[in-house]
Amino acid sequence: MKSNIKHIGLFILTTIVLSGCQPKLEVPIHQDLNTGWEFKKATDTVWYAAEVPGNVHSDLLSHQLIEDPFVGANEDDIQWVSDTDWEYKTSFNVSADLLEKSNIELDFEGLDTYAEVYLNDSLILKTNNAFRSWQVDVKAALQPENILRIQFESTKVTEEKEKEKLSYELPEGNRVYTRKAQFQYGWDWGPVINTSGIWRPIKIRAWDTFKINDVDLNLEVLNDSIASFTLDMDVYSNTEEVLEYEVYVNDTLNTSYTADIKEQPKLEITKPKLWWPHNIGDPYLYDVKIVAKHKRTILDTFQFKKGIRKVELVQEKDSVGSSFYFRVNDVPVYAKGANYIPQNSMQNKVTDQHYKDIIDDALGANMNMLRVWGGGIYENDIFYELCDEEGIMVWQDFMFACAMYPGDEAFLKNVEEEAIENIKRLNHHASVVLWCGNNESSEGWRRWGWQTGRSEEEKEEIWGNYLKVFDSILPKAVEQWSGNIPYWESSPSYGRGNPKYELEGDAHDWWVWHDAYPFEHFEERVPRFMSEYGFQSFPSYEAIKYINNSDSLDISSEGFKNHQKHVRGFQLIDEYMARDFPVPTDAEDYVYMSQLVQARGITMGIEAHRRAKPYNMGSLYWQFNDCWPVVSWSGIDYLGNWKALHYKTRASFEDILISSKIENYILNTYIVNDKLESDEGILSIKVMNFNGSIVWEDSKYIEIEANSSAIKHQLNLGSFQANKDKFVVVFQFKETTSHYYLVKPKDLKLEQGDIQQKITKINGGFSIELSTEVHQKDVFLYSQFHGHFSDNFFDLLPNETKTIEFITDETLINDRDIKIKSFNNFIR
Ligand code: BMA
Repeated sequence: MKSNIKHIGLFILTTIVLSGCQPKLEVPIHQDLNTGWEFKKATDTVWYAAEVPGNVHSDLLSHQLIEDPFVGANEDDIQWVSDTDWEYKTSFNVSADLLEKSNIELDFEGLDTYAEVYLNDSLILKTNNAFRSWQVDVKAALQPENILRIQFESTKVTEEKEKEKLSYELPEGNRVYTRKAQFQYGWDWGPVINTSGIWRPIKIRAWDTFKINDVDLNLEVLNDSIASFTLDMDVYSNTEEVLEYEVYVNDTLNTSYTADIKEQPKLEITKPKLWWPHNIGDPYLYDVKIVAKHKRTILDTFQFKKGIRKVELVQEKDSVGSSFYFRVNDVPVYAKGANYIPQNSMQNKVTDQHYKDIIDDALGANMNMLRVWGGGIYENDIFYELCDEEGIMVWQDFMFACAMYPGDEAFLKNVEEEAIENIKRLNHHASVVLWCGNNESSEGWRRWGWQTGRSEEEKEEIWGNYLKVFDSILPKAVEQWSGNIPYWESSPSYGRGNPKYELEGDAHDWWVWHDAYPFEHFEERVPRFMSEYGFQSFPSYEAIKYINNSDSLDISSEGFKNHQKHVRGFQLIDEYMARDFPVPTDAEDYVYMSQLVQARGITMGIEAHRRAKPYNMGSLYWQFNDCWPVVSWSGIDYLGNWKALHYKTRASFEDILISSKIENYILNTYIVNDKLESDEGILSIKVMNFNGSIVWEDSKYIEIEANSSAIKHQLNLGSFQANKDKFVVVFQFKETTSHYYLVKPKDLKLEQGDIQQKITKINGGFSIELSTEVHQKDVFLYSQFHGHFSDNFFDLLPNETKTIEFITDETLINDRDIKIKSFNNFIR
């Protein structure tokens, strides 16, 4: 007992002493205003509970006031929602402490789009850009109890007014007048779901004399021994006192200075650890924290993660044109990835977990770059934070796509504000390596007939307005606010009619798909950097059932057809399938085959691009993901299921790739190495028939240069001509394997045979052991249960055992719940 009292006494004493040492806090107060919201049609009187951040479509859906727009043809029935005006309101109290602060601000991080905001019935704000945030001084208007009301006007009203001001029509429709996600007006993979509402959080911020708005570190010197930055502080301050700043790096005081210093403050990190794309090195991030103090009182703190890296977009003249590649920390990096679109037409449904999963998916397919495409949104912070952490480079478009935009003063000013704000927000992120003006607007102007029937004067004005935005406002904003990030005017730089297409800049190959050219075209026209090329397939069975709102795999109903947004989509899939594959009549088989067609085409492209390294230094296919369940170019469907493309991309994007191509009856085998280290070892080559007998084999010791592509083996096919439909060529170099077929899939004479499977329960799912006596091509495992197969759409070699994991939360699984298809089943 006695000793306890002693302990308590000691505790009190320590607490007094320690708290005496603690600095006082007088930091700004924040209060979230995301609860208690209700919404209604502007002309109605009945209010319903609303979710903030959110949007009206999602709120109506929660109350079953509309049907799920992602099912069947429901999309058609919900168009009235975007033609309607909506009203949101909440009531909230604030503390006396908060009210007493000298400065009080309401911060709206995102309103979609034309909104009037009333605080206690006074109009405090009008907005016209969903990509901007808005800060309003509410010191005078705020009371202990408040009502915040926001009216959203249908975008159509402003769009019609703006259109009237011009004597001509701008391509492509009225969406160009509204600064919001352009895909919401409908795209060739997306529904028309033009949302409105409070799509990002609302906060109150209150402070007395001082607040840090933003801090920027600008890299000045970088070498092995030092990274030196200037520190740009954007603060609100109305104090006469001289403040003191402390800068901590990884929780250790790095530097401190007083606000009255003449020169710009500097931060130096010795022996800096660099941020690298994940396949090249470690994407190291430092924790940086700035503390602003006056004597012993902390007035505000600002914290962020900083990756140290240098990035350049290298365009050096050469004998044919000029290079186009990203040099990170002085190393040329081959960009491997895809074009990313918003993950849901209703953005509030994208959770942090969705972001984590999708970045994991990128890593899972050995990607190191995503292009955030210009018809979507400047993504949420978490997207860039994850890309920073994982070493995924981001090609960031400004949000303009496939259209010509107005050029009046108000529009230009609005765009400039939007650009500055988003550049500043993203500038903290090491992952962002490029700002690009727009997607296919200059390509459209030059090649899509947009100039037809216009007077010279009109053309000059429209193009002049284009230049104002993409050749002046945006590059100047990037130059001023983004430190060292390069700017690129438009993707692609040259369209497919232009002779420079494959000689310089970035390119989009839409000869394949849109012009129905064969996939082999990817091998014939390899540009310097391929930023788009793609082919559609059907989504998973799970997504098809979602669309049908039943267990049916019907892909011909009117409801399902609404989930193909490309006019010739079904026809093109069919046409390409018939060229290289059997065309099944059964829906389940047809869906499987469509995914094989897509995977064959796109991996043919990836490998052609990579073999051409360093002439070509990037391959980003169209498109990474979906925003709803749909037949589209994506490799991952709306429900997160990997299509055959994503699984096969994983192999085609491996750091070491074995890739073969027949050139003049010779099978040339290239080894592409993206690593910065050279490699050496045995390359083995086996020509095998489909029963597993080796008819020819060879092996050779090879040396592979760092960051290179070169032919490492040549095989004269002369003696295999007679039976070329009965062989697969199996290559192996260390862990990497590759299978090459000498004829098109539909011409292969595969053998028939069963696949044996043994399923065992493991932690988090099931392990499936597979074996076969004959060579099985494109083995596909599927289940009615939601889950992820660690591998799929793979070849199974005779007398080889392969173990796959099925990661799922389901427990009720027996052997029949995992089904198998193989391409062999389709060869009769
Ligand atoms: C690309 C994209 C999108 C489009 C896709 C498929 O050019 O930029 O505009 O969805 O083609 O047509």
